[in-house]
Amino acid sequence: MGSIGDFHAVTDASKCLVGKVPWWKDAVFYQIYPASFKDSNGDGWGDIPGVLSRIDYLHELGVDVVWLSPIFESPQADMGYDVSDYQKIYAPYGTIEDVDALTSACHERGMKLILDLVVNHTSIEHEWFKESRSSKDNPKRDWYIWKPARYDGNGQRLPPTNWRSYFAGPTWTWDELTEEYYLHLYAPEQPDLNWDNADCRKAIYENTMRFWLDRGIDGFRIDTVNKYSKRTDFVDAPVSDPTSAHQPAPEMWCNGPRIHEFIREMRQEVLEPYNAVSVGELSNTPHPAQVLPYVSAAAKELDMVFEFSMIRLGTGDGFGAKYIYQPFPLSRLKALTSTWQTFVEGTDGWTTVFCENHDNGRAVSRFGDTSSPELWRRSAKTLALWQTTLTGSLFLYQGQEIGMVNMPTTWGIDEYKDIESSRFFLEAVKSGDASRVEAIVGGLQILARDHSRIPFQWDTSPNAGFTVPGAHPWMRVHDNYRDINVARQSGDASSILEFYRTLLPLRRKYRHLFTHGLFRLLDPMNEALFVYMFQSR
Ligand code: TEU
Repeated sequence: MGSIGDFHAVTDASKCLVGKVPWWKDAVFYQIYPASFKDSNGDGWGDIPGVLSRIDYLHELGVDVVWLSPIFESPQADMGYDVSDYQKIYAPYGTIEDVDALTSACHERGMKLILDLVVNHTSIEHEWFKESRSSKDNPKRDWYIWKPARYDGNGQRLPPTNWRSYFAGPTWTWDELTEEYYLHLYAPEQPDLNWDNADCRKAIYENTMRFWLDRGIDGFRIDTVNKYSKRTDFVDAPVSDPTSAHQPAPEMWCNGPRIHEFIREMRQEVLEPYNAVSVGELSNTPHPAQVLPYVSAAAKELDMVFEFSMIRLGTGDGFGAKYIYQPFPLSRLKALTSTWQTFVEGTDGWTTVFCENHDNGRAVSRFGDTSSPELWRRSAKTLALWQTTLTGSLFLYQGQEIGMVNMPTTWGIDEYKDIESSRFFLEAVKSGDASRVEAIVGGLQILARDHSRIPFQWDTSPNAGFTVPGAHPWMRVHDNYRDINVARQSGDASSILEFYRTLLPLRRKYRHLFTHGLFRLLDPMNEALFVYMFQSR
């Protein structure tokens, strides 16, 4: 691609002009999970100098934009998705100067850098929350969502609503000091900010966004972007899980009444003046009609979003049954691909292409067959072909390009470090139902977020080249690292890595058919073949 300007002409191999399009439509994005990519100082935790040392690897692969998962100061209750200071770097990742150096290194190569913007919630350790919880009349009290308790007929204290959080348990935590509950859609360590408060919104724009854009980064992947506006009546959700006191309630706090107003404001006030690219994470929003308003160019909200129907295949639901694995036929994968490929046709919206991220198991283990080296290789290449031909902006996740697989099923539950995995496991154990524990463990072995978070496999040296030999990586290195790694695949024409290196230039060359094409699914009910074609737009 090579174009750094706002727009560039999209031409196909036969010089057919597709039109002037924003640069990010043709860009290949690559997500780095910094704790697990490359450790430069032997503390077993990946860091920014480590990323910098591999920037040419990404450049040569054909990556245009690097997306770094959160690197900010954090107590790491949820791997940095709990930020305690948006302007400081979590020390094990390095320094702010390291981020500047990475930004420059990207720009020198014609690449861009985007950061993860986590502003639905902060950490409980953030100064804003410390102030907010200190007294009911603190000026920042209303920057978070505080509610009084309810009491049942026996005088027993109850949370304000019956909502279940993503990480099991209630969305409310009682705070002794001021005797009120605060809301957290995720862990108790992640209190939700109150976007209805205009001062709070201004502080977010200034403190978390302009600060980084002023330092030269190119945009944001925006975490949980559709949860800033909640319904304000705070009522119980209908009981859909009679076994639990806490009920899934996304209709209460997702895509709420002011959400489009907030996102438009964020764009006008911050993103647009900096010409920053935005890709929002849009969970619990599975209908095209709901998604389009977020990505319509005329609506001036987000450039792109991640819609999760396909990547959630196999999960029970987003809540209590998430890790009760649900097998699915190929026709379901095909139908979802078709829906989310075509939903922008005839509109001014745009779509994204991805099959992995840090919140899901490895695609080759979920959608492929890893029972033999040959089937593993063919599966990973099939996924590569599928992803690199689809319409929209392409997002790759670290390790996808070498076919990294899920952690072995022989590993015990102790190797699962993620807060979500631990809480679901604990919830099952507490239920006293052995079959539930077994089902959850089985589901985690396929779907857990941990699988994508183990150290990146660079070479055959001890610790897979992720960190120095003898160091203790924060997550266990996969047993298969001597077989699956970058060094082994580089230069091997039959490898998955070289297949990606071949496909990405082809995607560019035939961008009128792939990135900008019209996807047409053929033979939709065939459970053995996935056949599709593209037409030029
Ligand atoms: O995820 C938001 C989210 O709601 C999910 O889609 C996520 O996959 C999770 O597993 C829900 O069960 C984002 C981040 O990507 C995730 O890593 C964080 O844990 C979460 O926000 C909270 O910040």
